[in-house]
Amino acid sequence: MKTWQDKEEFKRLFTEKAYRLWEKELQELTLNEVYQTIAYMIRDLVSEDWIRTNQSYAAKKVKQVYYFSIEFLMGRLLESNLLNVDMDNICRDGLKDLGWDLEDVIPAERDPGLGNGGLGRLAACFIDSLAALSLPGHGNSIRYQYGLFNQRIVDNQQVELPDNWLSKGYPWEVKKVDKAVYVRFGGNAYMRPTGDGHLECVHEQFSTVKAVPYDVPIIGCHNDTVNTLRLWRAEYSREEVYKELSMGDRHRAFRYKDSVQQISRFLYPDDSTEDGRRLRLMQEYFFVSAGVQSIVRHYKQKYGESIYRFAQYVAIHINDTHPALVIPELMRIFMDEEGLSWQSAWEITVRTVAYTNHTILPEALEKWSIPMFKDLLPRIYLIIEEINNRWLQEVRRRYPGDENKARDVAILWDGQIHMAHLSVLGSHSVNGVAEIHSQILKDSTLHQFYTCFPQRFSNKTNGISHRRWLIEANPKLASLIDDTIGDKWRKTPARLSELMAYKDDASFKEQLAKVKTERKEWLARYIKDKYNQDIRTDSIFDIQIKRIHLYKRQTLNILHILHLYFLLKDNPSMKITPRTYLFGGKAAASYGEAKETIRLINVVSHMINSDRTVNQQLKVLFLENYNVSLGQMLFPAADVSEQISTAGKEASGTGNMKFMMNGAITLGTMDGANVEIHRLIGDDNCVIFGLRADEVMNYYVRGGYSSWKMYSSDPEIRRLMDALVDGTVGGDYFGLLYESFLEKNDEYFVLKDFKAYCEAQKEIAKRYGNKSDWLRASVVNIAQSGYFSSDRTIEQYANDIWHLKPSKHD
Ligand code: RUG
Repeated sequence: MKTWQDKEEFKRLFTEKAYRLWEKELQELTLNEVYQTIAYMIRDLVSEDWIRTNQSYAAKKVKQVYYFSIEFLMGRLLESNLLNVDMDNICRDGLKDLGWDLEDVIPAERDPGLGNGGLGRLAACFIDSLAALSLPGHGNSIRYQYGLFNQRIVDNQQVELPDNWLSKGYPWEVKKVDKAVYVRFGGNAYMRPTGDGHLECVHEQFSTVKAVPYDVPIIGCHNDTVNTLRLWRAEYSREEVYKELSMGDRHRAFRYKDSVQQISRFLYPDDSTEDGRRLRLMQEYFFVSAGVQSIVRHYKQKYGESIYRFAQYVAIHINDTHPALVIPELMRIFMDEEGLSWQSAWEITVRTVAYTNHTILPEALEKWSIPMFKDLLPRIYLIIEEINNRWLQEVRRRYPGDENKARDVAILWDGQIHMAHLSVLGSHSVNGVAEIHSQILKDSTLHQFYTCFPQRFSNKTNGISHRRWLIEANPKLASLIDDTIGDKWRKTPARLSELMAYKDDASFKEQLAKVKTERKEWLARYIKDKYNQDIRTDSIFDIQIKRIHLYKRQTLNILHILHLYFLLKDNPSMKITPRTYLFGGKAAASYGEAKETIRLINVVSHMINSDRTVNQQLKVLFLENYNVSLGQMLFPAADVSEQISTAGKEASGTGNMKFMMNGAITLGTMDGANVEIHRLIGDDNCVIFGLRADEVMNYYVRGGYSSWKMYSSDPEIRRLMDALVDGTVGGDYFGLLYESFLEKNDEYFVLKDFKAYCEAQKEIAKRYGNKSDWLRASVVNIAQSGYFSSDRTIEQYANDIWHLKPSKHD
C-alpha cells in the first residue's frame, strides 16, 4: 500500500492536488473542497492496490462473492478510509500546518443517500469486514441521485426535504463508462419451437435502459485489499431515443427518457401508489440485471472457465428479497444466452445464490402483482411461472392431496408473486439474522419450506464494524482499551473479552467514566448549539435511535416519559434521578402513526423542557435527521440503550450492538439480538422486561388480550390514553395513536408491557445510583461485545455459506 512518508509530503501533495482540482489559493478552499482534495489523495494512494486486487482475484481464479443489496448505508468515508490506510495522524498534522483542523473537515462530507436503516447499514458493515479480512467480496446496488429524505422538524412535525447528497460531487466514485450494460423492460415474450424439438424464447419490442456503473473502492484496514462497491445509474439509450424519433413519436421519446431517469433518481419511491410500486420493481430488476450481466461477462472474460463451473467461482448473496430477481435473471442468461438446459441452469443458479431474510412482519414480505410484473418483465415472468409450475408439481408428488401445502409454498398465489418463496427455492442457503429470528423462520414464517429443505436453513447473527462504531466513533475509548489490554483486539475483536479482568479495577472504571463524561459533554454542546437546550451531563442519557415504527415502540418510551411528568407534577417535592431522553429516527412519509409518534415526542418535549418545575430532572429531545454520522456521536454518549420492540418483531437490531460496544446498558425486551446480548452478559448487566415472543404469539393465536380492559382497570393507563385526545398534551390531538392503542387492540402490546417497562426504568435509575456497579456493567458490556463484530459474522458467512478464502495480492 502506498503511503505519505510524512506530513511534509502530505502538504506538498495536498497543495498540488488542490491547485489542480479547484484552481484557487489554498486559503480560499471551502471545507468541502479540503475534504474532497484529501479523498482524491486517498484514491491516489489505493489505486494501484485496487487494480492489483482485481487482477490477482482473476489470476488466481479465487471464488468471489457479490453482495446484492438495494441499500448500502455507508456513512462518511473520509475518516474511516484515513484509518484504513493508517494515514490519519499524518493527515491531521499536515492539515494543521496548512491551517485546518481535521475534525472540522470531516463533517464537510455528506452522508451518502444510499440507504435508510438497519438493512442498509448491515450491508455497509459487511463490505467493510470483507475487505478487512482480505476476502474477495463486492457490493452491488443503485447509485440513487437522491437519498430517502432530509428530515426537518417544523411545528413539531416531520417535514421531508429532498436529500440531494450528490450536489457537490462524490470523490470516492469512479464512473466506468466502458463497463455499461443494457437492461430490457416491457415488450412481448413467448416460447416458440426451434424445429429440433426444443423451445426458445422470443422477447421483442422491449425498451432498453443503459446501466452505467460507478465504482467505489472499499479499502481494507491495514492490508492491501481494495474491493469494490458497484453502484448502477440508469441512462437512456441514444439508439432507443432515435428509434422513437425516427418513427415520428416525440412524446414516446420524451416519456421513455423520463421513465429511465426516474429509475436511479430516488431511494424508495413512494410505494403507496401503483406508479411507485412499478418504479420500485424497475429499480430492483435494474440493479439485479446489470449486476448479474456484468458478473457473467467478467467471469467469461477473466476466468475463461466453462459456464457449468460458474458456482465454483461465483457466489451471489441476496440481502432480503429486493434482489431476488437474481434467480430468474441467472436462469435467463444461462438459458437464453448461454444455451443451457432448464435443469443445468437451475442447478447452477441454486448453487450460486444464498438468501438472508430480515423480517417476519407480513406487511414487509415483498409481493408483486402479477399483471404489473408481466407487463414490465415478461421474460422474467415466464421463467418465474415455470419455476412455480415445476415446484408445485414436485410438491404435489411429494405430498399428494395436500393442497394446503401447495398453497403455503407457492410462488404465484392469489394474483401475486411471493418473493420470499422464490428466494428460498432458488437459493442453497437461507438464514435469519439472530437466533430467535432464525428459529421463528423455521417454526412459522417459512415452516413449510423448512420441512422440505431443513439443511438449507441456518442462523447468522448480525454484527457491526467495530472499526467504525468503536475505533472511529469513540477514539478515546479505543485508546483506553489499548492502554489496558494492548491493541490486538483491533484485529481480533473477540479479545475485547480480556477487559473482563478489569471489571472491578477502580482505576480503569474511573477512566472509563471520564471517557463517557467527555462524550456526554460533547453531545451536550452539540445540542446546545443546534437546539439551544441545556442538558445536564450528570443525568442519565437514555437514547432511542432507529426508524420510527409502531413495533419498535417509541410510543412506550414517550408514554413512560409522560407518566414521569405526571408524577412530578402531582408530587412537586418528588425527586428522581435526572434523565435526558433522546430520540432520533425517520418515519416513512406515508406512515401516519409513525409521523404522529414524532409529533407526540416533540410536543411532550416542548411541554417538559419549558416547564421549570420539572426540567431540571427531566429533558426530552427529538434530534432531527438521524443518520450514520449523528449515530457516531450518539452511541458513545449513551448510558442507556432503548431496545424495546415487541418480542418476536425485531429480526435482530444492530443499534443494540453499537450501544453495547460503547458501554451503554441495554434496557430491552427478549427480542432479536437482545436475547444473545442478555445471554452473554447476564441479568446484572442489562435490564430485561416485558412479554416474551411465545407469550406475544399466544395472544395473537388464542386471543385473551383486551387493551380496553387495561384502560378500564388501570387509572395510570387511562390517564395517559385520555391525555392523547383531551388536549392535556400541548393542546394537541393524537387520534391515530389513540386508535391503535384502543380501537385496534394495541397490536404491539404497548399498554400490556407498560407496567413492566416502568419497573425496568426504576431499576435503571437504581443501578445508575451505584456508580461502581454501573461502571462494572459497562465494562462487561464492552468486554463481551467482540462477538458482535461483523468480522465474526462475515467469517461465518464465508465459511458456512460462500466457501470463500482470504486472498492477498503480491
Ligand atoms: O428490521 C430489521 C432489523 O431487525 C435488522 O437488524 C436489520 C439488519 O438485519 O434489518 C432490518 N430490516 C428488515 N430492514 N429492512 C427489513 C425488511 O426489508
